[in-house]
Amino acid sequence: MEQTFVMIKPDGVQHGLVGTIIQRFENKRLRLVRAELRQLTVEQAKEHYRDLATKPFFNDLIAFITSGEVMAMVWEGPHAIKAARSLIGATNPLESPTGTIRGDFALELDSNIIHGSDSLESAEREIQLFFPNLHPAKSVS
Ligand code: DAT
Ligand code: MG
Repeated sequence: MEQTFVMIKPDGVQHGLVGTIIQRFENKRLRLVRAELRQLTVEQAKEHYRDLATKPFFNDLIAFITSGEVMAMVWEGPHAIKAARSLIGATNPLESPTGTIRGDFALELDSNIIHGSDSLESAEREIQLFFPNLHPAKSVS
């Protein structure tokens, strides 16, 4: 069993897509483990996207992701990371096929309505960042 971190971005929340997106994940038979509407701080956003810190679009990405509430979620199931990425589609909505969330509901690269962890390592790091009580870090004593 695997867990992945999924986040509906401010544009998805504002456009009323929370229910539709959750329905797609449930249809895929993934199980919702945690969900919380959050307003990210700039600090949290920078930590979440730290691998992209050197990209020219980084500041715009941080401004966008902190511009409104996000729906932060953990989903669980066999191959949950790959299954979620498959439901989400390609980074650029124009290159994301119809039937994927980005292909159906987004038009632009910088506002592609949803995030999903891209690897086991990212999933563990992101779940720990957003829901530290779900798998409390082991003490080192
Ligand atoms: P993904 O969200 O598909 O995992 P990513 O991790 O490469 O894609 O990038 C994170 C987000 O940053 C992406 O969802 C949208 C934004 N982004 C990526 N490439 C971009 C670009 N060239 N211009 C503007 N925003 C970009
Ligand atoms: Mg990514």
